Amino acid sequence: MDLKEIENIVKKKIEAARDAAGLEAVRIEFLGRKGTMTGLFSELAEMKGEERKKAGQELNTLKQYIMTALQQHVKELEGVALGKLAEQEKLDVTLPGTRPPLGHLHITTQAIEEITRIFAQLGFYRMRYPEVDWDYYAFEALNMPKGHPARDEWETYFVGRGTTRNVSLEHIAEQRGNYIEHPKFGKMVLTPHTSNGQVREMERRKPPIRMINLAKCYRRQSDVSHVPMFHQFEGLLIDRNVAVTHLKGTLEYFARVFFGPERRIRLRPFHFRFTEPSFEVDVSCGVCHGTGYVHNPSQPPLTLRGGEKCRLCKSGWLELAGAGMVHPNVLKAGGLDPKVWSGFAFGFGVERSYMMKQGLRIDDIRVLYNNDLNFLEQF
Ligand code: FA5
Repeated sequence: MDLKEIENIVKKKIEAARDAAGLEAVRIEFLGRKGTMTGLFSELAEMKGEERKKAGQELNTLKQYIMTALQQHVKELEGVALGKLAEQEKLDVTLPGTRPPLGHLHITTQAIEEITRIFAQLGFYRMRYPEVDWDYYAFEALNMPKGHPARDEWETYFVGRGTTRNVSLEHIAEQRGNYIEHPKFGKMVLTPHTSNGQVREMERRKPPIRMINLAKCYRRQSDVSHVPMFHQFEGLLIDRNVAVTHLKGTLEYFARVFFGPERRIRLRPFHFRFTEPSFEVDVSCGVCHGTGYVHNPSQPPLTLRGGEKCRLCKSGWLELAGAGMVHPNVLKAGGLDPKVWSGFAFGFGVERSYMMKQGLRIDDIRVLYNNDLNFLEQF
């Protein structure tokens, strides 16, 4: 075969090769041990003199050509592959990145921070007292002696000695009554209210006192307006000549800043063993705007006031707090002379206060602790 013709065939075959395997096949076909070129070289043995020399040179030139062409095409193929890779992995550093979800503080924590700020404006400093405390501070020092029926309202958890590992019903029954008890301070309780901070604060420092004790409370309760673990903030102000008007002014200031200027506050006479006189503090309901009824536009009004009874408050008002003037016996328990010192105290539920905030229409307190991100992410 004419060498020029072989060159053309090799050229076409190399160009047609799409990858390294294709090129290797061409190499074997022409340069391999049984390849075309090896066959041609073996024919040289039969030639002589000038003819052999010329044919040898021509064959070497063709062999060199094939080797160079193969190498060149390997490089070309590599270049194409790299180009493709670069295209696939192209990184545009100017594109905005994917932000990791940042999250935010739980709404109860947000409320705690806001409440702390509002009372700081009135000169109240924040304290934290134990959330597991002695009966003495939770009840006895607050004018509720052992066995007093008023204690029942606090539906208290007592701390037992049982091991937490064994949770069988028999074991729990066995442990019942096996409570941790201090000879002077009585049983250990999960604090059912933040009022345990009152006498503790009086023991800690002399008046004037203006503290907010903001902590977790525990009660055996669960329904649309009760959760077994909730937060309260306890205000305590002790000074000379403190009057109910100071209490009312303080509560109204808080209500206006926290709930909004159009919300109303109501003090209802009540009875607490540790304040005298005592009040319950209500705020007009944010779900039904203080009317007690929620109008359902798809139904005709059921009552003269229109709509259905508000599921949350049932009356237009929601009880948020207890309050009153500190009882002389409590001042005495805190080592203060009631003839010299007087004061007021109040205890609000943080979660209930948050639910009543302007613009919010949460009608079941338990959603705050269901840990449903669809709900929590809205705040
Ligand atoms: C008390 O706990 C008194 N210590 C308040 C007080 C303090 C009175 C100082 C006088 C002087 P009461 O049990 O009403 O009172 O609770 C106060 C508020 O805590 C309630 O109005 C409510 O807002 C909130 N609260 C009570 N129990 C729960 C509960 N289970 N879940 C959510 N919030 C609750």
